Amino acid sequence: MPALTLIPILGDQLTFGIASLQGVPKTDAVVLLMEVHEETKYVRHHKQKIALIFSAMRHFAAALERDGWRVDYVGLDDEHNSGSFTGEIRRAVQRHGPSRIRVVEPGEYRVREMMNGWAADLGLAVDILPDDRFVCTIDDFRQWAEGRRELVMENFYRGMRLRTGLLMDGDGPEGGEWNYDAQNRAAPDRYLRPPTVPRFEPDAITREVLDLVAVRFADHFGDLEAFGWPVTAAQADEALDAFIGERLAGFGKYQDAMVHGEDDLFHSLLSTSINLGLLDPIDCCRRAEAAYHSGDAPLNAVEGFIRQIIGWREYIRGMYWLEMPALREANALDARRPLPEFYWTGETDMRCMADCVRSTRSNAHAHHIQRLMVLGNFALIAGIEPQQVEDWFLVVYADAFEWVELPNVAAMALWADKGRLASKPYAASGNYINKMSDYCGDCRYTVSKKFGSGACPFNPLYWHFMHRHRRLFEGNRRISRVYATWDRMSADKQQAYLDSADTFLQTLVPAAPGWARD
Ligand code: FAD
Ligand code: DLZ
Ligand code: SF4
Repeated sequence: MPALTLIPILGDQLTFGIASLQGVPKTDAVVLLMEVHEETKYVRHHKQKIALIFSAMRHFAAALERDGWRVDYVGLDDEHNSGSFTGEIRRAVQRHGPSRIRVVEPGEYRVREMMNGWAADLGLAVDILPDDRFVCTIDDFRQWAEGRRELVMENFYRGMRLRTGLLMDGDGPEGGEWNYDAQNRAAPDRYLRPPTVPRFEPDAITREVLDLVAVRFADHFGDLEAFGWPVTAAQADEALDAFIGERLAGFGKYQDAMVHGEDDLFHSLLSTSINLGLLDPIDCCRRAEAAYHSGDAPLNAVEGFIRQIIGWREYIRGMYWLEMPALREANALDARRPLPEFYWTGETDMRCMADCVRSTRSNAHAHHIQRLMVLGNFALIAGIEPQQVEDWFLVVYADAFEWVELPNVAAMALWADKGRLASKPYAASGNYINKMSDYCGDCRYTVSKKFGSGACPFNPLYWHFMHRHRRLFEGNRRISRVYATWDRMSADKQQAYLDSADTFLQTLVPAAPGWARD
């Protein structure tokens, strides 16, 4: 009998080309997929997120079997399901008697710690392979970061362009510039009607999962009704085609725009498929690049899209592994206020916040500027405790895995890492939201009113934030002029800002415990 290899595949490793499946004869392997309570409960994920992962796992298992692999699939309700990855690996070892385990490193630190214990626990060889679905390995990033005073994404990104050859013209960048972001900040046009994003009608497998989630996770945040995520590689491919053909051309220009009730705009909505492994990130970039070369999309859009993937996505992942486990505890601004209840209920008169929470609840999605400049910005300037904000973001988005959620929330949105990732905090008053959206016109608050009754809360909160962190920020070249503006205000005006913010902060109702974690 040839030696048998057990190949566990985690819920975000649903890729035929994944390293653990390469170089092992199908006849000598058992592939193990596990639905386990520990993963569904470590935070109380949005219902759509659990449904997406289970459905994609079940479809992937079926595709592996069709491809000739021997698959052992453990369902959530299977008798004897131990409820944890480690417990299920242990049971699978008893069932199959493998001589070794071959697995790809997980996305999350928490799971890596579990995995590190498997060899000793099971008395078996466990090969933990690098996840080569990323361009930059964890070690490569560490080397890049070593000795640098500032870890600037733009510098990292140029290295990734050179390494992949994407949008290169010889040794230089296509079009002569590395970055066309200056062309990517158009305010929304009130007649903007972007093409609709394809939604995939649930098939029998997905319907079964939706029924299971509706019953077993009934008290988790979020609606299931709008579920239409791609759950197979073929559907994800169709979604990518639709994006490249219909929305990529507008992606750059309207990247930072927000429109009430228009949840997708020109965004790709590919993050769930990329993060689960249904799409290859470099293939997405190559297809976008081809659209540029065929004249179907302008350079600013294509470069912007490629920068998000080989720039931001790779950089964020590198930062996660560089900064963990300290990043989870980071709180450089000593923010201690509890998360307000309206993050869960959407019940607030702030029209921008209410719309972002609505989209989050019904779609398990909000686009980048909604996450950063509305939901994140509010938490930053109101001084909400990072760990509570991080839990919220990890729960509510279908694309949220800690490796990508945590650096985006703690470091980019909340400046909790003291600027290791973002040299200045993304703090903004209502003016920014008004410029980039159509939210303010019909809001109960008045965006042009600076303080006092009826003033947009973002206005006094912004100055309250800048004032209370003056010692940290006034030496920062990129923000010092803010303090020059503050100093030119009369003492009465300054006090009016601070009082107005304090009055507003006192109205915030903390969320009841138990929304995010049991
Ligand atoms: P598009 O706007 O179409 O962008 C294309 C792709 O670029 C995305 O699919 C994604 O793969 C990648 N990308 C873009 N920006 C980032 C970024 N900052 N970090 C990593 N990848 C990026 N993204 C997640 O995948 N999971 C998260 O949990 C997550 N949490 C976030 C929390 C905050 C506070 C912020 C500010 C951003 C967060 N992001 C997260 C990044 C980004 O908002 C989402 O990737 C994006 O909104 C997904 O929608 P899309 O596919 O339409 O993206
Ligand atoms: C997020 C998630 C959930 C909700 N459930 C499962 C599961 O039951 N089985 C599984 O393999 N993966 C699940 N996941 C994704 C894992 O949490 C993810 O693979 C790790 O976070 C990566 O380190
Ligand atoms: Fe948001 Fe202020 Fe505009 Fe209202 S006025 S939508 S609270 S930015």
